[in-house]
Amino acid sequence: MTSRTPSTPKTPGPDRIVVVGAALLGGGRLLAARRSAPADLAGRWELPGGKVEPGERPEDALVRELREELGVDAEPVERVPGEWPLREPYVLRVWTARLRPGSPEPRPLEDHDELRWLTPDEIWDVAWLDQDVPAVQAVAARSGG
Ligand code: 9L3
Ligand code: MG
Repeated sequence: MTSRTPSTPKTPGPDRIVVVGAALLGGGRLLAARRSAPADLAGRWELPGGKVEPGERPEDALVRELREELGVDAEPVERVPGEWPLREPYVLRVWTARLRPGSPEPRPLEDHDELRWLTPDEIWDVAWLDQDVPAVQAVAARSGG
């Protein structure tokens, strides 16, 4: 009898680390953040966010990252369907989000040196990270852009 090694499922597993990105929306505009670090990403624009910590819910990671990076009190609204590859082993998942009432305005506190609230017409005016482009397309398609 031939024994076979069980195949590894290609579904999300412990070897994939989720990075959450926020499509922070306000007044019909989308917040874009220009990275200042690391050097190979500096100057390019992204949906702000970062790595989900072990045992952390992705939505909680989103709120934490927005507080740390932008000084805001935000809430996730809904998941943007899809998942986009980043440098291995990371994958990007995106939620729309909004500021809670009374939240400070976003300001670049770490990893960013400039922020812009983009109108639908301006979404492609910034040099998004290549890896964020499909996610931004999905966000734009959802908001009717
Ligand atoms: N990344 C790409 N697009 C994004 C975010 C939030 C992150 N919208 C990439 C950049 C880093 C990695 O994911 O290589 C981890 O992100 P961070 O913790 O440095 O923000
Ligand atoms: Mg980050």
